[in-house]
Amino acid sequence: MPTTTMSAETAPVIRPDLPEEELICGDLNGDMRVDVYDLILMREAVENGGTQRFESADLNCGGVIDGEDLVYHSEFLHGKRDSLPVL
Ligand SMILES: [Ca+2]
Repeated sequence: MPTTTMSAETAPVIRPDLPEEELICGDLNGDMRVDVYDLILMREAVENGGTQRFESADLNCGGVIDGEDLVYHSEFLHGKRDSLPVL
């Protein structure tokens, strides 16, 4: 049975595409969960006008992070909404 050996010449190194950082809507601290800690960061984002995880914080996809997103986040945590984002 012939054996195949791979050398540096026959085995091209293919750089895998780096996986995009997984974003969870409402997960502002990046721990893959949506909880009260994210709500705290959401409040800070609204007050300070921004966050590092804009896509996760813009819950209604309105292009801004404002009080509406904060309300949606709170409603989600309190079970008044089944899912995020709010479209
Ligand atoms: Ca989180």
